[in-house]
Parts: sequence; structure tokens; C-alpha cells
Amino acid sequence: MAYEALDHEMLASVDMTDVDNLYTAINQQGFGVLHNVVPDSVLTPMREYIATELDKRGGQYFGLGGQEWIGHSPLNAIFSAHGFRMVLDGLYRRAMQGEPPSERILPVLRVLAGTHGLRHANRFHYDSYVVTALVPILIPNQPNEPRGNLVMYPNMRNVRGPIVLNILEKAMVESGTACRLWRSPTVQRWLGAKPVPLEPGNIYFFWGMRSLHANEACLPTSIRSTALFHYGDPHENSVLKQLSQARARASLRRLAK
Ligand SMILES: O=C(O)CCC(=O)C(=O)O
Ligand SMILES: [Fe+2]
Repeated sequence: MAYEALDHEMLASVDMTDVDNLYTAINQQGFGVLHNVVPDSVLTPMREYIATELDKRGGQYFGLGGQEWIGHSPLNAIFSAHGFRMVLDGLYRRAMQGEPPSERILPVLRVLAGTHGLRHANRFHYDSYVVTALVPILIPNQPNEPRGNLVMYPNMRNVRGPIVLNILEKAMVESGTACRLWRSPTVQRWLGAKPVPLEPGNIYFFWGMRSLHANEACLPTSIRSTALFHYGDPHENSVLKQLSQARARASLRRLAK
């Protein structure tokens, strides 16, 4: 079944003032939040969708990327909403002072569950896109259990320089050795890493390409699911960029073994 808009359009009341406020918040504190914009009428069927998909995969971690899954999922109501696209586009234009190379949004679903889910925690990285929107769907919430916060080093780098430097820096910062540093609580304290507790219903926006980020671990017996929407790759057509992405895919394949 393909999911189209529900009875009413999502994020219909979002306007340019919200975009301006998000822009300021992201620059000042690393992230901006739209509160209570994903209703239960989307979250509940989305959780059922995840339960069905998890069943097919023996209850272990899975990730879905690309345009195919979203059209068949209840989250399509957000993905296709004009208000949502307006925010992503408005943020890109403000940050880059120019047009995005295309209006494509890359939707990714992450479901952390079981022991495989643990492998995907604390993998600090930059995204390949300027704007990242994060929609929490299932966040562990039992008393005393880790909730798998998003952790970020806000706005660590600039992205408007030469692409070669950009990619070299990304490779160094995401190396195994560097990653051990980023996940150390002492380094996190020194460098001002920020935990972002996630609440389903809200949408979180940040500069994915500028802010080194990862999720904290949660229990292998819990399910943590987020959808990520990536927008605006200023280096979309570069060969160097394609090599860098091939490296990232190879690393994910190694994790799956
Ligand atoms: O699930 C999260 O909290 C972050 C995931 C992420 O950063 C990504 O998939 O690019
Ligand atoms: Fe990311």
C-alpha cells in the first residue's frame, strides 16, 4: 500500500519565521527542534511497520535507504509535506547562500535492535548532506535504561572550502583511532559534545555535514528507531565524493558481517 497524505497536510502551520528560528538555534546550539509536529496517527502505524520489518529480520538491526521504502511507509505523510520541504530548503539556502544542487531528499530508516544494533552506536561521522532532519520513532524509555541519545560536536567544521580538504578531513575524523577519542567521555567534556535527548513527535534539525555526530548505545533488548532526511549535497557530481561514499558503504558492509 502506498501512503499518501492523511486527512490533513502535515506541518501545515510551519512558516518562514520557524525556518529563521531553526536557523538561529542550529547555529547557536547545534540543533533546532520543531515540537509536536509528528502526530500519533503517523507514529503508531510507523511503529507497526517497524515491528513487521523487524520480524522478517529475526529482531536484529536493519537500515533502509533510498526512495523506495518511504513511499510504502506511513512516514511518507511527513516526507511529502510542503512544510517539511520548505524547512529543509530554507535552511540549506540560508546556510549556503545559494540554491541546492537538486531538490532530492534522501530518506533513511534506522532500527537499532539486538546485538547488531550495538555495533552501530558511537560511530561518529559527518553526513554527506548539509541539512539533516531527524524524526525519532521509537526511543527506549524505561526508567534507568539508556535512551540512545544523539550526541554531537556542534558545528565543528566549515563546509564551504575545497572538496579535497573536506573529504580528507572526513576520512581522518571518521577513522577508527579518531572515533575512540570522540566516544571518550573526557574528550566529549573537553570539546563540548552535546547529548540531544530525543522525543517522538518532534523533528530535530542540524548541520549534518558540519557536526560530528553519533547515537549512544541502548540495551540490545530495546528497539531504537529514527528516520533521517538528508538534504543538499553541494558536491553531488564530484568523482571524489563518489569515492568517499563507496568507502562509507564498504564500512557498513563490514559491520553487517
Ligand atoms: O539515529 C541517529 O540518532 C543518528 C543517525 C545518523 O546520524 C545517520 O544515519 O546519519
Ligand atoms: Fe548522520
